[in-house]
This record gives sequence, structure tokens and C-alpha cells, in this order.
Amino acid sequence: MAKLPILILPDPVLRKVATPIATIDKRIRKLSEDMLETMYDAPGVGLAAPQIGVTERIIVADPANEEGAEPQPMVLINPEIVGSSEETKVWEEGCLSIPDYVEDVIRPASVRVAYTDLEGEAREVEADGLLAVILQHEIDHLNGVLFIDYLSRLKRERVVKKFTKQAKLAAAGGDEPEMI
Ligand code: K2U
Ligand code: ZN
Repeated sequence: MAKLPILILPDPVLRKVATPIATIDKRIRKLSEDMLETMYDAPGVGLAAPQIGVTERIIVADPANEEGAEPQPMVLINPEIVGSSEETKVWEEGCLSIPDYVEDVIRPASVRVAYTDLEGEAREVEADGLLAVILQHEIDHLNGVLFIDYLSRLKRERVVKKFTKQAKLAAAGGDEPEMI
């Protein structure tokens, strides 16, 4: 297994639409293992392949990781939201690709997600609570959507400006923290 570097805003790969996975082979199984190790190490409760530079439609999740409970790793290949509640819920979201920034996001309180598992079986999961947020957040990543896209234009532009400046400084060899 391997811990992989997580891409940071404004990396353009984070804005690509990921490609469906046609064959679940040794490469995909190794990718899912590496994604889970990277997620647990971050630590996080979810991770999408584009965040580690792979523009393919696979996500991993483990809501138990938040409470430090027994791990319950999930691997979802070609996940698709096939149903969502009218009821919405506000959740404070962060993102491993936008470190140290959190904001409230409104999303459907529960979702039904269809996907393929590592054995190639078609499955569906009904999720509410934290798992619903994780699955919506990660499936957004597969479509090049970030949680900051649900914020006001002012807030989003401020975050993108901050991370773009940090990326330029890092590329030029400097590195200066900045309040926003
Ligand atoms: O995709 C990611 O960046 C992983 C996120 C997923 C997530 C964001 C907001 C709310 C729930 C999940 C990381 O897990 S963010 C870090 C984190 C860690 C524990 C609990 C919540 C968020
Ligand atoms: Zn994220």
C-alpha cells in the first residue's frame, strides 16, 4: 500500500470530469487500497481519485473514521446518485484539497447511491447523516465540483485567490501563510 500526495486547489486536475471505470482489475484494487491508506493517514472520512491525480470514477469512504470507531472502509466504483431527499441539512464541510478551510454547505439530508463494488457487483446504498455528506462530496469531486462551489461568489473567489497565491509562492520557493 502507499500514501499518495493529495492535490491542492487550484490544481486543474481537481476540475476535470473523471472517466468511468470499465474493468475492475489488479490496478483498481491497488488504487483503492492506496486511496484508503491515504484517507486514513490524512485523516479524512472520504477521498476521490481525482484528489490523488487519477481522473477515474472511484471513491473511498469511512464515516466511522470520524468518531475513531472500528474502521468500516467503503469502495465505490462508478458511483451515481439515483435518489435524494427533499429534506436538506446544513453540514460544516472541509476538503483535503482545500486544507484548513471549512464552511457550512446545504445538501439533501439523505441520498441513494448506485455503484459497483470491488467484486464487480452492482450495489445500492441508502445514506443519511455523515455518510450522505461524504458520498455527495466525493461524487462531486468526480465531476470536478468542489464544496466551495456552493458558497457565495465572494467567499469562493477569496479562497481561490488565497490558494492561488500560496501555490505561486510555493512554486517560487517561498511559502507565506495568509489569513483570509
Ligand atoms: O474529499 C475530501 O476532501 C475528504 C473530506 C470529505 C468530507 C468533507 C466534508 C464533510 C465530510 C467529509 C475529508 O474527509 S475532510 C476532513 C474530515 C475529517 C473528519 C470529518 C469530517 C471531515
Ligand atoms: Zn474534498
